Amino acid sequence: MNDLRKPAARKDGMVLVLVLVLLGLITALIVQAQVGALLNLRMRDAELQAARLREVLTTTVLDALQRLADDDLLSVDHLSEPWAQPLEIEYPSGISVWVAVSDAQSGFDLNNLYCEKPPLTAQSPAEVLMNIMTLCGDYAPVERADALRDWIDPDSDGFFETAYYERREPPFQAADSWLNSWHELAFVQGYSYAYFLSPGQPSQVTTSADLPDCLTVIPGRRASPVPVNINTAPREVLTAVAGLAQEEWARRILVMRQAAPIISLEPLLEAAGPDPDALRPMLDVKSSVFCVKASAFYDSHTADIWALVKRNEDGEVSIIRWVM
Ligand SMILES: [Ca+2]
Ligand SMILES: [Ca+2]
Repeated sequence: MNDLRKPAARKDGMVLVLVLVLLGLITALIVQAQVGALLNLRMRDAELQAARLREVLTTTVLDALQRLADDDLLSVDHLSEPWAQPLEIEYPSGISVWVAVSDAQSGFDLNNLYCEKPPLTAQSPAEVLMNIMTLCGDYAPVERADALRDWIDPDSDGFFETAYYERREPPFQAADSWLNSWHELAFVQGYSYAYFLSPGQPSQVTTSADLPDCLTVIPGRRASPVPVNINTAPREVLTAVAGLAQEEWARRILVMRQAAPIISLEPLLEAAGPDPDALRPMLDVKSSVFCVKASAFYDSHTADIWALVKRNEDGEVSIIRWVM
């Protein structure tokens, strides 16, 4: 009898094991579903927060562009004007935003290295670039300036043209066109992220000038150089445009503009060493290209936006390029 009952007990045991296995599987599936739902919820929450931050950023940037358009003195641009004041805004939703508009023409535009109809200037665009590099601590700037000019100019006459880059692994071609952005410089011989952070040996650097503050990249073809704004340019840029011997002239400009914005170039050009006609094409008292940077924060979420914008003579502002 006992022998007959044994298979039934084994059967019950197997059923129990199967039930336990099934329960385990069901529990695992429920836990997996809950974790999945939680992850989905978090992802949706992150997407929702990112969308809210983007929306607030867009509104903030549009407000900043409106302040730029509302500039009541379009013939002169300086850093005491309302558009140039950085803003921090706390919204009732808990989102905080920081926004700043800067003058893209405070620096020397690298794309000036090739102009279709270059005017006679006190310093050629390549000399201005080399002067800036020297003032920032790079005492051997010739090769770098040559490499960038070859990269930008439309011809193939030079040491750093396509034939040079075709020897690289993998090979590539020189752009023979204006720079689209700072990032493109990574392809040009002699330029790197590290170079812009520290262009010279620390022991040799005798200036506080910073290359990214002295240079700018304004994409597009041009007949003549995009001028530097004398009201916003660092001293090193003004010196570089007029010539390395003109440091005192550049220093005087900084003192003058601290007292009041410079509304006309003429008296200053007369006071400079070089021929005023040769300085005029490189300088201006106003700007037409600006940068907008904004960041939005909420809890651990952040979002950033960068835009390059153009303002025409009527004050109309249009976006050249933006990155979010
Ligand atoms: Ca203005
Ligand atoms: Ca070329």
